[in-house]
Amino acid sequence: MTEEIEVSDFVMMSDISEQSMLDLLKERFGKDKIYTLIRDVVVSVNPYKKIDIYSKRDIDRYKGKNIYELPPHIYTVADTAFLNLRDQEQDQCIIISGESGAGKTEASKLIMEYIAAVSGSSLEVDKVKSKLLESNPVLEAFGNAKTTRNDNSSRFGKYMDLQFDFLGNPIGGMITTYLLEKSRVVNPAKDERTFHIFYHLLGGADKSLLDKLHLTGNFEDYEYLKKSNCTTVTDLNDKTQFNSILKALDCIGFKKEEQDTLFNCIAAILHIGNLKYNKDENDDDKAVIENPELCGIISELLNVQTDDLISALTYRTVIDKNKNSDQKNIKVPLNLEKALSCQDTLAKTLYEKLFSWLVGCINNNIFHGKNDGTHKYVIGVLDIYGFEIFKTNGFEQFTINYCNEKLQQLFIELTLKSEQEEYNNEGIKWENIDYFNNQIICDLIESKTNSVIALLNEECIRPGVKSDMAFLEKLNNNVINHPHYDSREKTRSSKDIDINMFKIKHYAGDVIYTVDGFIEKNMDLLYNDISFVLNSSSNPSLREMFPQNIDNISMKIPETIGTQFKNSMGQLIKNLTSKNPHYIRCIKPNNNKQSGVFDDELCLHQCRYLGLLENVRVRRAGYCYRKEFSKFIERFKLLTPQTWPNWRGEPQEGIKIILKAAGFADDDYCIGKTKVFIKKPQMVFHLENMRNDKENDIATIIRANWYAYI
Ligand code: AOV
Ligand code: MG
Repeated sequence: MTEEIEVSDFVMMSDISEQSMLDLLKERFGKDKIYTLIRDVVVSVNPYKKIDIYSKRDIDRYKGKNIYELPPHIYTVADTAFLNLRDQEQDQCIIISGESGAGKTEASKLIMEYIAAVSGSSLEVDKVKSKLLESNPVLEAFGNAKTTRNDNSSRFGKYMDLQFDFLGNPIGGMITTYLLEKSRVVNPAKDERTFHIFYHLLGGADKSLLDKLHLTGNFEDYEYLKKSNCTTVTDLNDKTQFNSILKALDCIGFKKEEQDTLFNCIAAILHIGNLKYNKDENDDDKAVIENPELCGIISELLNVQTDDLISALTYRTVIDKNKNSDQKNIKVPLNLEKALSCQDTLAKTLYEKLFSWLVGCINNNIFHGKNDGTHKYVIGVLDIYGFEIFKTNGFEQFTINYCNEKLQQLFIELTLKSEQEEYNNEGIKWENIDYFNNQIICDLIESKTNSVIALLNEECIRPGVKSDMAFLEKLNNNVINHPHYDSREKTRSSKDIDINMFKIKHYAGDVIYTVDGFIEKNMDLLYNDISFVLNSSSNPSLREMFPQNIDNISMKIPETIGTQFKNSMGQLIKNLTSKNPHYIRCIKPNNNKQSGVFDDELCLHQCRYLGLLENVRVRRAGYCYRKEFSKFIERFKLLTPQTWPNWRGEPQEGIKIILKAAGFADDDYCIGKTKVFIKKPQMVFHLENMRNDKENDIATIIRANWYAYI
């Protein structure tokens, strides 16, 4: 009851300032009230502890309620999206943003659980729901890892469509993933781990499975895991996790052979990491594998010929284009450095392809592709990797932060820019509210010319030896004057930016990137020999992961990772823009994963860059509801006898009659050039309730007449 007199929507604050916003957030956080609204946007602060607000009873409480009837909750967003989908018959999307560890993935799971709980139920529907929900632990095992910022950090971007039939029953889903941080497989940073699944398998599989995979069950026996000096995570039990993954795989519909493929590949990667190389006794430019018996195990797990595997790991086939002879293939030995890089490339690529194949298998089992007329609408849930700054930031952080930059741009477009533009276009009196538009940073990263991606590509595709430093030089030559770019070259005195680094002033903070590895990671070349050998596997799933495409044969330069990522971001934004958006803005209260600690400075920084205050200002001064004249009249004409069944006069007049009848005062609404705007959500609910009552009355009358008639 106290909730009623408490402010739970920033828009209702008496004083709109950064400080009052922070105070309110902190006060609520102190009372475990982690959700606060900005009208329909939910701001969530990670409590880093279990709060008892997600029970079945809570779900029932929120079901079908208007956003202002109960304390703010993530369920209100889920409920609004679901009701909009069912009643307004429109695709919805829920965009969850915030920095690494702010609570996005947890939020996305709560949303899915809520929707599963409130939507229809039948044997068939319940089966679909379980499959959709069970996809989460599987994807987390393969796509999440412990980082220094988050013990369960998503290392891939995820967008999931939940498909519904015309009654609002879930009938399927479709997952799209974005760029997995595969370098982690071979090179987890200090105090971090590689992907969870490696530890779950070693720590959770029974002896017979471990034996079959030739694994010891001891983390320390594996080079790739040993590197980072960190193998365990508090509160994460590998045995329990592994068992739930097995259950989840069964539930989703993974066949025995498919599960074998998953674990065989994971084991193969661990063994690949243990291969030891040396220089050939007689040839310094030739690498040899010191423990070839391990290749026997790896080839057994991958179902390929051992000799072929050893050859692919130590030789490279090149086409001899001798003028006088026909083209022929010759095998050139790899030197030690190249062989080591080939080893890691094999491990990384195998993991990446395995992950995509896994997502494909899940989709095969959950996607409702039947053209039987049942598939109507979708709710898309977006949970990406959050903005992150580490001690050393490489190509991976660059792509992750670029992705966040794009989402911020979308938020600005949808909530700040288009909103204000619409008022201006409609001729509604409006005092413009300033905000920082990060378009300028997006341009610095992705413009067709003179951007980080364009210049990186330029260096990657030019003939000759390419180098990370030459790329940096290109940046310095072309974007040095950009206000969001910085480098040693630009500010010679700058101590923190080393000679091989550049800085981007992102919307969420300054990040210094080290250019080492940018070229290699952007080009992402896989030695053809590796791809050939995996394509020769007698396991059809592996052949599917490594198809022999034309590019491999023609040696055409494939699209760079930067370009692919840029294109997939473009598609994602287009997809989100086509749906009715809902926002969850997650805030991380402290950098130590601690409960009960609210770091003022850190939270203020996030409120600032998320543009929350501007959001409050626009929402407060603005209108929560808008509809085109004709649509509005169509919906509410039944409220007055003058407008029912048809209004033939000027639409503006009809609207005024309807709103007057509904008890609206003149300043409760505004009529623009093509649309009518209503200020307060309460007034909209009032209008909808009146319409509902009227509809029921009409139904009763029709029924009564009908009974009289028969
Ligand atoms: P993220 O998805 O935003 O980070 P997570 O959702 O993984 O962050 O949250 C990080 C951790 O915070 C979780 O593992 C939980 O321990 C805790 N947490 C988050 N939300 C809640 C909640 N509502 N209640 C209780 N604990 C919570 V990243 O994927 O790193 O960007 O990339
Ligand atoms: Mg996450």
